[in-house]
Amino acid sequence: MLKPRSTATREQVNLDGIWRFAIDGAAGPEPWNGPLDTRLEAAVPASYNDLFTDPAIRDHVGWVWYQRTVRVPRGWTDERVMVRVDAATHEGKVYADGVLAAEHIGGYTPFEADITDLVSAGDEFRLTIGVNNELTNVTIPPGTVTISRSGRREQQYKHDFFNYAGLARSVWLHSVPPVHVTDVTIATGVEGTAGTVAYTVETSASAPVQVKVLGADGTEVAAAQGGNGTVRIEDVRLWRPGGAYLYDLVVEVLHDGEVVDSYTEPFGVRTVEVRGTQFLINGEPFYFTGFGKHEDTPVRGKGHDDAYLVHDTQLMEWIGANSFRTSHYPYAEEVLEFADRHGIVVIDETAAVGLNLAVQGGLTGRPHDPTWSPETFGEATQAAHARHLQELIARDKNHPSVVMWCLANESSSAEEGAREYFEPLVKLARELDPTRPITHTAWLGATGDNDLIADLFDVVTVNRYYGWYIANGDLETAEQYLENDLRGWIEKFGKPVMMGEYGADTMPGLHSVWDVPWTEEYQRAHLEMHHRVFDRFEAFVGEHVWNFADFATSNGIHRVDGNKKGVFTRDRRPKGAAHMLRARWRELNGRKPPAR
Ligand code: BDP
Repeated sequence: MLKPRSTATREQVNLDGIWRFAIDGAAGPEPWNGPLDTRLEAAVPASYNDLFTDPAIRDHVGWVWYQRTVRVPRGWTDERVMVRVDAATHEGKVYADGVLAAEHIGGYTPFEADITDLVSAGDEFRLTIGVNNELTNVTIPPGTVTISRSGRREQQYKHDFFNYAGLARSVWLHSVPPVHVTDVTIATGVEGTAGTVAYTVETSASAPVQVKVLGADGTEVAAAQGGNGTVRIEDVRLWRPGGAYLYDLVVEVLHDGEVVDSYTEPFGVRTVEVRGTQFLINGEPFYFTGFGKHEDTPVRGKGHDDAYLVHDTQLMEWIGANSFRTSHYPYAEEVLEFADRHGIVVIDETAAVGLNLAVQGGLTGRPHDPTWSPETFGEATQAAHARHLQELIARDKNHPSVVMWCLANESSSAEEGAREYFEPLVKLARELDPTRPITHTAWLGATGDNDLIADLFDVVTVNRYYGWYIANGDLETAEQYLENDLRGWIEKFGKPVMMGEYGADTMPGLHSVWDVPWTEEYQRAHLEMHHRVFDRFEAFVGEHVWNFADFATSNGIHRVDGNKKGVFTRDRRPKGAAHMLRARWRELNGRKPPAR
């Protein structure tokens, strides 16, 4: 889905700001049918949970309602009028003056409502957006709604981050001409000193199309006629990790020789390839250094925040991180655009986190329900997962920063049924995007010996917590476990292997001269132990520490005001380990250390 942009033929109005707000039940039976009867107002973009002091809002399970008045610009008489919701977590409904105009399931991908027939240029209308935060076994991510002893509806889920909800990203009113570009797909290659740009344009009705490629200074460097084709850029400037260069593809739709729609899609020319046990960007081996992140900040929850985006990127540059994974859901498009412009490498992950009932069994030793079954995660879950994957790739396919798709985090990949579940999804991902490698992160219970799906993917990504959940406080034992474990994956699959997560919860300010978990020294020693092991393997291609910053989770006896595995605190101050990482990663500078 194209991002709304203002161009010579398109306009947009940003609808961020303060909206009237109510949780379901507090604003009448049909809140969309009139002015919302409420004293509350909420900020957009922001998750609503931490904005208010009322626990009934923070822990609400079900629909909430946002409403505001919007005026359609008077010049839009001949345009199609669209509302674009960048994210309604996890389900959204858009009403224009009481008429349902669009609905969408999936909390981290955008959707649009065409409201042309419901509004008039120059006039105001009432825009109501309903958002539902419920997770079930047929949503991605999954969850279960239960009724507590006191009769309250409660949301259970298997993922380790707070179920923030609401309108966490921007909402737009935008115009498109009657005949317009609906999709653009760009795939780049390199031939000697030239770049090749294969493009496909889709339009709302059949019409002639022309394209041109502009360099960063606006100079035209290539052009072509037709809705698809390949253009060459001589003396191309490549997009490189740490050295971004972007071109613009300007797409024009013609009618009687006149341009009736124009859309600009930035792109970078670069190649990505897995060869043997190497991960190559532009033909050169790339070593990932960085983090699994979260969209998580105080007060805003998962609300996108440009200030944090800039600051987090500064901190990543400071520490020498060249990459991150969008654990555990697609991030705001602004984040990827920023990464495109700043040469940051991204592993783009779906919201499929928590497809694993073996975790609980593994930790408690008690029998668990099968993960892959019609009653738990079956065909309907798989269909939701496929739809979500499709939406993710449709949204993010043209970002040069995205070098790999991660189809799921820590699903139960060693359990019967995993292969049947993942095979069609892998096939779909490869059809939708033949240009990028794919991966899946393996949880602690899946090893090179028992995993059933790793061979379907290009890169083996493992998440490991030796020295934390296993051999806590005993780094010597942890080191042996880790080395054996990694060797198992490397020898079995002959693919590049990277660490998707490793880390230790750490309370800033807690210190010890011994290996005491939760201290700043322990975090550092724990990470250093991992680095010793990583550097022993030729096939090892990267290290993503868990996590960039401390983040909010649901309550639990193993969480102290959230997950504390951040290298930075939630307010982005470095813990001691940050300085060690900075020294190592700046020295590595995207290259693998020689195997020791
Ligand atoms: C991993 C999960 C991650 C958790 C982490 C942890 O992938 O979401 O936050 O464990 O326990 O299993 O800190």
